Amino acid sequence: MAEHRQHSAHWGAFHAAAGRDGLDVRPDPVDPEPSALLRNVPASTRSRVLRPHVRRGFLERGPGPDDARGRDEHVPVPWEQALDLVAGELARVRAEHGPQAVYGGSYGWSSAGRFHHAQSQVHRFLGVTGGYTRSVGNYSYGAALPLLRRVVGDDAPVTRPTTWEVLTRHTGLFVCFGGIPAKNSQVNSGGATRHRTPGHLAAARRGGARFVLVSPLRDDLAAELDADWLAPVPGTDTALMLALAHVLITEGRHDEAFLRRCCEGFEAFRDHVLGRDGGPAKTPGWAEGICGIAAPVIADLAREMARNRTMITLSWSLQRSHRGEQPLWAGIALACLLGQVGLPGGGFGHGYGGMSGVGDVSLPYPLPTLPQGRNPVPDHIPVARIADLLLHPGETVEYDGSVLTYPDIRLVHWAGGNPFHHHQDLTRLRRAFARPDAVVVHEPFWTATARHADIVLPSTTTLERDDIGAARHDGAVVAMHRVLDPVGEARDDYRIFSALAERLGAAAEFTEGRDERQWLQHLYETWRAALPADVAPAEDFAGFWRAGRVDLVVPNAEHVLYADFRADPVAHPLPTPSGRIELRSRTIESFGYDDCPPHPTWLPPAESAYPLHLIANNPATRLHSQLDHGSLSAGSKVRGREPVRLHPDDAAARGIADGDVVRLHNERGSCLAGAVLSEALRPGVVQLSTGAWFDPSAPEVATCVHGNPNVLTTDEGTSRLGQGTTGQLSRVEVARWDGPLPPVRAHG
Ligand SMILES: Nc1nc2c(c(=O)[nH]1)N[C@H]1C(S)=C(S)[C@@H](COP(=O)(O)OP(=O)(O)OC[C@H]3O[C@@H](n4cnc5c(=O)[nH]c(N)nc54)[C@H](O)[C@@H]3O)O[C@H]1N2
Ligand SMILES: Nc1nc2c(c(=O)[nH]1)N[C@H]1C(S)=C(S)[C@@H](COP(=O)(O)OP(=O)(O)OC[C@H]3O[C@@H](n4cnc5c(=O)[nH]c(N)nc54)[C@H](O)[C@@H]3O)O[C@H]1N2
Ligand SMILES: [Mo]
Repeated sequence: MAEHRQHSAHWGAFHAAAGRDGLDVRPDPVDPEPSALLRNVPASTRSRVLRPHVRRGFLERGPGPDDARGRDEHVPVPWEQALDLVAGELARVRAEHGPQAVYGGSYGWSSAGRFHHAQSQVHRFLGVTGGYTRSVGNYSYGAALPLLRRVVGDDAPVTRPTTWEVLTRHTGLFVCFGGIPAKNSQVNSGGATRHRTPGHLAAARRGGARFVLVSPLRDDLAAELDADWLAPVPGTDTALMLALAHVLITEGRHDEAFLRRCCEGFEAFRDHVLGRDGGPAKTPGWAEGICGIAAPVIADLAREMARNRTMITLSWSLQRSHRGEQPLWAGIALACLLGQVGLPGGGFGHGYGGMSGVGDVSLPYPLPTLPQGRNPVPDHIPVARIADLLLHPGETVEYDGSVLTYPDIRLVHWAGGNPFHHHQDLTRLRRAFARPDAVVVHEPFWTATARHADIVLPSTTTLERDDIGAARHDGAVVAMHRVLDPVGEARDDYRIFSALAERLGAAAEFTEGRDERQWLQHLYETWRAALPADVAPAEDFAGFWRAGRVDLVVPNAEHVLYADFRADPVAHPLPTPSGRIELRSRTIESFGYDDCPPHPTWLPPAESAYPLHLIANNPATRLHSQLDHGSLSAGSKVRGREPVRLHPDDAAARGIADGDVVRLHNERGSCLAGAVLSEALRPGVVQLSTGAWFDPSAPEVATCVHGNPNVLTTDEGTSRLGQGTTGQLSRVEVARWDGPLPPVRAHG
């Protein structure tokens, strides 16, 4: 076996070597809690795109709308031909329709690595060659971004929440809406050399903190934390929070002084909660009828929150659903009523445990970063409106107080993302992908997105190249040493874009004359030189590369969100119109959105004919769709299908036994999955995580025969304010599937 080399992924640092039985992967000994996701890494060499491919219909008929995308076969072609085709199409589309006709939003996590980061590469390339329509926001907390901007001024509750060092010593009660699931803190965009979240939670528990989990799933908090479990009907947290507020206000347990000093619009919120604005009073009895939590339990929780130093944690999943701005805003309002915002261990945070590092110090200085250059095209969309963009050129969309017009997209260029994983209502997305003249995808693997492309350019994985790994909350820069030769004819995205830039006359601008090694050295050394002396690493590039890792100086571990603001809101105002936390926003009011009123409001979902609530959360056994064919992910499948968890009562009512193949369906589509019965769910709730590769190979049986929940989810924005994805929650029916069982071909 070759020597093990230092490497890094979104799910942690590791050492890897190529051996006769494939890749051998060992966690980096510095990691106190290495992620089980490392077990998927040896699959990196399988299900690969080995050569450039062109869709047969595109080869034969040339560019144009085509609903054969995703069904047509792909033909291998030489690199030179593939590159000529892509460069020719980019040039043609820009010349005939303008640069805004190229969509380069290209959302996705791609891989760790600061230089080969596919998103940075594709944006830099499309910028220097003429520009492109981009996307803004993300699928993670897309609705939160505009909402937080209006309510607290910026995204500090996500990027700089109170640190665990403070919480573990000061918080008496954690009330965790959406939980702090151990499965999610395995990953961090860019890398996670030390997984600390489980240790932080255990330390808080040892220190005497109590936990209340508010979630339809009991395993959203580790069992060792002995949490009280309140399981609301999915999507009803806002009603529960308003009732908690009702108890605090009517029993005089709210902090009038804090509300006066630090908040704007308490009166409007109070009048709404008390029913003085014409609506019903938001009593615990009112909420019980909506969220299914008994009124006395709600009242007791409110009192306990007021008695303790209470941290309200709000998961990102809360806002990834219909009117997802509301539970976030209501949670912030609840924290304001308690009056502990800015106190050590009190207040609220958004996304603790959503990734490794949330609640660890965010580095107050930059990381080595590939400059993305300038995009001369101003057109953009909120990222989750991709299908609308392609289907409705010339139409408008409202977003955060603005009105955007969808350009007429003729070419889609994607590198480092998998929209046929991440987007909702995949049947609609397939219609959308039929519309442009050309779809270009760079992918290491034969994902569903690659299968929907006209031109597929095979990229390397990180294992096949040198890079520098680093993440904002991680505190280390890791040398990612090349472990393998490129698989098949795969090339690095940088090399692919350099060759395309050459054909488009922008090679010098794109490459700046550097090869890979020169870029790595350049990024590292310019970064190091720009840092203040007290934090700059001593190692030069050669020293760093030899050492494999440099640990960074991480100052100010004891950070309390809004401590300065609380101490003196006049001297340290928030960047909101009032300078305070806005429980009523005049700005949002001025937009006149009935789907996002000017203060936190319970907005009931539309009625549904489908009885079960589907939770399509992020998967425990992989990162999104990545390495779905790896051994951890594959080992969780049931008869080759993605596992769907059901409560035994719901299963019994449908004649479903553990291990049965079942079919989920609703008005948008259907999928097969493998039943796992569990009492860890609220009855009436089923859970099918995201990430099983979309498999439409037997449409007579199901839209997807493998278990991708995004054939069932709705492609509607959270509201006109946030336009975030609503993929987390939908309504379905489930039945045992006794028909013929088509093979899963997704990884074939
Ligand atoms: N229903 C529902 N849907 C959801 C969610 C949900 O809660 N419910 N969650 C959403 C969230 S939060 C997110 S962030 C998204 C994630 O969606 P994505 O980020 O699109 O998902 P990934 O599977 O990580 O896709 C990354 C792709 O990049 C490829 N890749 C990796 N390295 C490289 C490289 O070096 N070069 C190139 N060219 N490609 C590379 C991988 O093979 C993979 O196909 O999904 C969203 N979708
Ligand atoms: N292993 C692994 N970890 C990951 C990822 C991954 O793909 N795999 N993805 C990463 C990414 S990109 C992101 S953005 C984060 C996402 O972080 P989150 O958004 O927090 O993650 P989810 O797992 O989607 O949702 C967390 C939990 O919220 C609960 N929940 C769902 N609906 C409701 C509701 O209406 N009310 C309440 N109270 N709870 C609800 C679900 O039970 C779910 O398990 O995770 C990151 N971590
Ligand atoms: Mo995400």
